[in-house]
Amino acid sequence: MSNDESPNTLFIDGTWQPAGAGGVREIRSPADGTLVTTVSEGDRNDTERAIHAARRTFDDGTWANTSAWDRGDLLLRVSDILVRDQAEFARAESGDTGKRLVESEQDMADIAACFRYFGKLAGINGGDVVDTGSPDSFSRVRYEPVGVCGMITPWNFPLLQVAWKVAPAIAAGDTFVLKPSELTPSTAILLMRALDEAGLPAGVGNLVLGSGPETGALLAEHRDIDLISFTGGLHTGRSIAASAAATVKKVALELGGKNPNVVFADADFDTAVDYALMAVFLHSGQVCSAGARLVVQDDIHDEFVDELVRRTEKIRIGGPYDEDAETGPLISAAHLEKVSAHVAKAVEEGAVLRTGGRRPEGERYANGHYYLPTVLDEVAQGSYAVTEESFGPVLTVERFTDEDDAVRIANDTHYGLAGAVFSSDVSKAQRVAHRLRHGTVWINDFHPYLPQAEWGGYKQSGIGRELGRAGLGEYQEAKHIHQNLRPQPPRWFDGR
Ligand code: TXE
Repeated sequence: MSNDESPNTLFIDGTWQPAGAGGVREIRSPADGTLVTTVSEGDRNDTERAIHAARRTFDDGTWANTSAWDRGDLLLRVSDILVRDQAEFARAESGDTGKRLVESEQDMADIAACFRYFGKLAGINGGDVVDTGSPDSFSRVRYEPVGVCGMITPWNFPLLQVAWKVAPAIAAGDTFVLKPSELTPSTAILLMRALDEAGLPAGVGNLVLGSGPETGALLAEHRDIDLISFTGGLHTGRSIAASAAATVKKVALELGGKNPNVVFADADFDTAVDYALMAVFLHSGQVCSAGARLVVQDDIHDEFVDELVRRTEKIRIGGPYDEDAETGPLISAAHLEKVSAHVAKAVEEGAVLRTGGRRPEGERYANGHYYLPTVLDEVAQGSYAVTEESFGPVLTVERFTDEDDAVRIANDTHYGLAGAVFSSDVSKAQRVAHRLRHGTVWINDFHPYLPQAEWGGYKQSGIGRELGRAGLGEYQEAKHIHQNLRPQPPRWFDGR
């Protein structure tokens, strides 16, 4: 889209500005199609300018050499602003995504906590001393910023995904260019304002709104970007990794999952049903760690699925400000189309549609991208339905016989982001958790994460780990510095 009145929604080198070529995009509510906001969309020239600002600011060295404690204090101030302005942020997030306001409010609390965590982590460990085994040498590892980070984020948890990249990058002393999803730019704009208010120097943080193939792709291929950090779909992630290879830049990827929720017959029945519903239907399944695959023990399969279907049909759907709603719309018409096609293909393959599989009826849903919570039973192991993400409110059910069978089925995916085990036998649950090839495993729980614990995918779910101590590690280089404390001519020259 293009328009003469391009709003000042790009933040480059400390200045709010319109897109150079005047591109604009209308953001419409996924819940009812109403206009939420209009923003500037940058092109390759705008992205070039943002990269240049970030590069120049990093190479100048002033920011990278500020005290890590000061950078940490800045993050703590951002956290305070997020708490102060929580209502405004949450409303903006719900406006773009259509997610329930209570969920956005919870996201904002998590985001403030993320900034607080990295604010406190900054400066705690500047490096390590390494034992060389000799009194005549001294060796140390110094943590240094990676440099200029390109950040590309998705639309499902727009600001949370941004926070997981921006906060550790600031803590580490990097500069960055952020490109949020073109569908959900509002809270990234608010965050840049908050960073500005908290005192982030010009050029350290730059925001370019725009489409993936134009602005995002340039970040991945540009030689002045040192690290590309991406959260999004597997196919886009592969193309980003391929582009990044040309300049051998560091790559951090979080590419979603097809996450198994393993329920043993000895699990507390009602608890397991409750969590199975929340695991997959929260935010209409548009969650990278959604428990989209129920892997349930044969003995309780029938009873469990019957109860699950009964409860699924009671789930209330609605818009962000509908206080009754338990889940909301999908992000876009294109995504709705993708989810419908996914279910149709699964049914074609032989899955038994137990409930859902269509849009809800009624006037209130007519202008939104709604899809009914769906349960597909008796899906074949290795089939399309259980290997490919629907990223919608779609639960597949597979059966297992014993512990080994459960592990084999749960690991039979090219993804490896997260999974869960429900059992009242704690030893068995721990054993299975050890054997699951997924980056996060919950026992008798689903979805909780902690900023202080690592988050990342095995297999094709990603490269690198966000959050935790390692989260900062993605944004730092660990330089080994070895010093000879008794320099003298090397012995192999002694023949002189
Ligand atoms: O994501 P994309 P889409 C999965 C989910 C979903 C699928 C596709 O299965 O159905 O991905 O969703 C930018 N170079 N997840 O198409 O394309 C884009 O502008 C550089 C899982 O919406 O991955 C946006 O900012 N960047 C996921 C970001 O990539 C490009 C969350 C994500 O968009 C680009 C979302 C390109 N060529 C979807 N093309 C998770 N891990 O949580 C697009 N982008």
